[in-house]
Amino acid sequence: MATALKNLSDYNSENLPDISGKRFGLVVAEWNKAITDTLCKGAYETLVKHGAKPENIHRNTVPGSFELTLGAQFLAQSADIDAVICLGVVIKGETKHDDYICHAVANGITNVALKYNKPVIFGLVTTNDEQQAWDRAGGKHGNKGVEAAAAAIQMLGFN
Ligand code: DLZ
Repeated sequence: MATALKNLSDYNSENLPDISGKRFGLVVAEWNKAITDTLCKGAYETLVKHGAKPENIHRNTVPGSFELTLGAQFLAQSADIDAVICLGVVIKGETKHDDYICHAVANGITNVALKYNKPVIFGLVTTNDEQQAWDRAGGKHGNKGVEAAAAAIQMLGFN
Protein backbone atom coordinates (compact mmCIF):
# COMPACT_ATOMS: atom_id res chain seq x y z
CA MET A 1 0.00 0.00 0.00
CA ALA A 2 1.39 3.39 -0.98
CA THR A 3 0.71 5.16 2.30
CA ALA A 4 2.34 2.38 4.31
CA LEU A 5 5.61 3.69 2.91
CA LYS A 6 4.89 7.35 2.62
CA ASN A 7 4.28 10.14 5.04
CA LEU A 8 1.74 12.34 3.27
CA SER A 9 3.39 15.43 4.67
CA ASP A 10 6.67 14.78 2.82
CA TYR A 11 7.09 16.95 -0.23
CA ASN A 12 9.85 18.56 -2.19
CA SER A 13 10.08 22.13 -0.94
CA GLU A 14 12.84 23.16 -3.35
CA ASN A 15 12.09 25.61 -6.12
CA LEU A 16 8.59 26.43 -4.96
CA PRO A 17 7.11 29.55 -6.56
CA ASP A 18 6.57 32.86 -4.77
CA ILE A 19 3.00 32.67 -3.46
CA SER A 20 3.03 35.89 -1.47
CA GLY A 21 0.50 37.43 -3.88
CA LYS A 22 -1.57 34.31 -4.52
CA ARG A 23 -5.11 33.80 -3.26
CA PHE A 24 -6.29 30.43 -2.08
CA GLY A 25 -9.73 28.99 -1.50
CA LEU A 26 -10.11 26.13 0.94
CA VAL A 27 -13.33 24.12 0.62
CA VAL A 28 -13.85 22.00 3.71
CA ALA A 29 -16.52 19.33 4.19
CA GLU A 30 -18.33 19.29 7.53
CA TRP A 31 -18.88 15.55 7.64
CA ASN A 32 -16.24 14.15 10.03
CA LYS A 33 -15.63 17.75 11.03
CA ALA A 34 -13.01 17.15 13.72
CA ILE A 35 -10.84 15.43 11.13
CA THR A 36 -11.48 17.87 8.28
CA ASP A 37 -10.65 20.76 10.65
CA THR A 38 -7.26 19.13 11.22
CA LEU A 39 -6.72 18.77 7.47
CA CYS A 40 -7.65 22.42 7.05
CA LYS A 41 -5.20 23.49 9.76
CA GLY A 42 -2.43 21.54 8.02
CA ALA A 43 -3.23 23.13 4.67
CA TYR A 44 -3.49 26.64 6.11
CA GLU A 45 -0.22 26.38 8.02
CA THR A 46 1.58 25.03 4.97
CA LEU A 47 0.39 27.89 2.78
CA VAL A 48 1.45 30.47 5.37
CA LYS A 49 4.78 28.72 5.91
CA HIS A 50 5.54 29.12 2.22
CA GLY A 51 4.60 32.79 2.09
CA ALA A 52 0.86 33.06 1.53
CA LYS A 53 -0.76 35.96 3.37
CA PRO A 54 -3.43 34.90 5.87
CA GLU A 55 -5.84 37.45 4.41
CA ASN A 56 -5.47 35.72 1.04
CA ILE A 57 -6.59 32.33 2.34
CA HIS A 58 -10.38 31.94 2.28
CA ARG A 59 -12.05 29.05 4.04
CA ASN A 60 -15.51 27.92 2.93
CA THR A 61 -17.44 24.99 4.30
CA VAL A 62 -19.78 22.61 2.51
CA PRO A 63 -22.08 20.03 4.14
CA GLY A 64 -20.32 16.88 2.92
CA SER A 65 -17.65 15.77 0.51
CA PHE A 66 -20.18 15.37 -2.27
CA GLU A 67 -20.61 19.15 -2.22
CA LEU A 68 -16.86 19.83 -2.57
CA THR A 69 -17.20 20.00 -6.36
CA LEU A 70 -19.77 22.77 -6.41
CA GLY A 71 -17.94 24.62 -3.64
CA ALA A 72 -14.76 24.38 -5.71
CA GLN A 73 -16.58 25.70 -8.76
CA PHE A 74 -17.96 28.70 -6.87
CA LEU A 75 -14.40 29.60 -5.90
CA ALA A 76 -12.60 28.65 -9.11
CA GLN A 77 -14.90 30.81 -11.23
CA SER A 78 -13.82 33.87 -9.24
CA ALA A 79 -10.93 35.85 -10.70
CA ASP A 80 -9.90 36.53 -7.08
CA ILE A 81 -8.85 32.92 -6.46
CA ASP A 82 -5.68 31.38 -7.92
CA ALA A 83 -5.97 27.86 -6.49
CA VAL A 84 -8.61 25.80 -4.71
CA ILE A 85 -7.97 23.06 -2.17
CA CYS A 86 -10.78 20.60 -1.45
CA LEU A 87 -10.68 18.80 1.89
CA GLY A 88 -12.95 16.00 3.03
CA VAL A 89 -13.04 12.63 4.76
CA VAL A 90 -15.09 9.75 3.40
CA ILE A 91 -15.23 6.69 5.62
CA LYS A 92 -16.47 3.39 4.27
CA GLY A 93 -19.80 2.23 5.63
CA GLU A 94 -22.01 -0.78 5.07
CA THR A 95 -23.07 0.38 1.62
CA LYS A 96 -21.31 1.67 -1.46
CA HIS A 97 -22.01 5.33 -0.68
CA ASP A 98 -18.30 6.00 -0.30
CA ASP A 99 -17.62 4.82 -3.85
CA TYR A 100 -20.25 7.10 -5.29
CA ILE A 101 -19.05 10.11 -3.34
CA CYS A 102 -15.34 9.57 -4.05
CA HIS A 103 -15.80 9.00 -7.77
CA ALA A 104 -18.12 11.99 -8.07
CA VAL A 105 -15.66 14.25 -6.28
CA ALA A 106 -12.63 13.00 -8.22
CA ASN A 107 -14.38 13.51 -11.54
CA GLY A 108 -16.06 16.72 -10.46
CA ILE A 109 -13.03 18.59 -9.27
CA THR A 110 -10.99 17.40 -12.24
CA ASN A 111 -13.61 18.98 -14.47
CA VAL A 112 -13.57 22.21 -12.48
CA ALA A 113 -9.78 22.43 -12.75
CA LEU A 114 -9.90 21.88 -16.51
CA LYS A 115 -12.80 24.28 -17.03
CA TYR A 116 -11.18 27.15 -15.13
CA ASN A 117 -7.53 26.29 -15.86
CA LYS A 118 -6.60 26.51 -12.19
CA PRO A 119 -5.24 24.06 -9.65
CA VAL A 120 -8.16 22.40 -7.85
CA ILE A 121 -6.61 19.96 -5.43
CA PHE A 122 -8.07 16.60 -4.35
CA GLY A 123 -7.56 16.55 -0.59
CA LEU A 124 -10.02 13.77 0.07
CA VAL A 125 -9.11 11.18 2.68
CA THR A 126 -10.85 7.92 1.79
CA THR A 127 -10.55 5.21 4.40
CA ASN A 128 -12.05 2.04 5.80
CA ASP A 129 -12.45 3.42 9.31
CA GLU A 130 -12.03 6.52 11.44
CA GLN A 131 -8.61 5.55 12.82
CA GLN A 132 -7.19 5.35 9.30
CA ALA A 133 -8.55 8.82 8.69
CA TRP A 134 -6.86 10.21 11.82
CA ASP A 135 -3.65 8.48 10.74
CA ARG A 136 -3.79 10.73 7.66
CA ALA A 137 -4.83 13.87 9.52
CA GLY A 138 -1.89 14.56 11.76
CA GLY A 139 -1.20 10.92 12.65
CA LYS A 140 1.34 8.34 11.59
CA HIS A 141 0.88 9.00 7.87
CA GLY A 142 1.18 12.76 8.22
CA ASN A 143 -1.52 15.18 7.19
CA LYS A 144 -3.19 15.11 3.79
CA GLY A 145 -4.03 18.80 4.21
CA VAL A 146 -0.31 19.55 4.15
CA GLU A 147 0.09 17.41 1.05
CA ALA A 148 -2.84 19.15 -0.65
CA ALA A 149 -1.44 22.62 0.06
CA ALA A 150 1.99 21.57 -1.21
CA ALA A 151 0.38 20.28 -4.42
CA ALA A 152 -1.44 23.59 -4.91
CA ILE A 153 1.79 25.55 -4.48
CA GLN A 154 3.69 23.27 -6.83
CA MET A 155 0.98 23.61 -9.48
CA LEU A 156 1.09 27.40 -9.23
CA GLY A 157 4.75 27.12 -10.19
CA PHE A 158 3.99 25.00 -13.25
CA ASN A 159 5.61 26.35 -16.37
C1 DLZ B 1 -24.27 10.91 3.24
C2 DLZ B 1 -22.82 10.84 3.57
C3 DLZ B 1 -22.25 9.67 4.08
C4 DLZ B 1 -23.06 8.44 4.32
N1 DLZ B 1 -20.95 9.61 4.40
C5 DLZ B 1 -20.17 10.70 4.19
C6 DLZ B 1 -18.78 10.65 4.52
O1 DLZ B 1 -18.22 9.65 4.99
N2 DLZ B 1 -18.06 11.78 4.29
C7 DLZ B 1 -18.60 12.93 3.77
O2 DLZ B 1 -17.87 13.91 3.59
N3 DLZ B 1 -19.91 12.98 3.47
C8 DLZ B 1 -20.70 11.92 3.69
N4 DLZ B 1 -22.04 11.96 3.38
C9 DLZ B 1 -22.62 13.26 2.97
C10 DLZ B 1 -22.51 13.52 1.46
O3 DLZ B 1 -21.17 13.89 1.11
C11 DLZ B 1 -23.46 14.69 1.06
O4 DLZ B 1 -23.21 15.80 1.89
C12 DLZ B 1 -24.92 14.32 1.18
O5 DLZ B 1 -25.19 13.13 0.48
C13 DLZ B 1 -25.81 15.45 0.64
O6 DLZ B 1 -25.58 15.63 -0.75
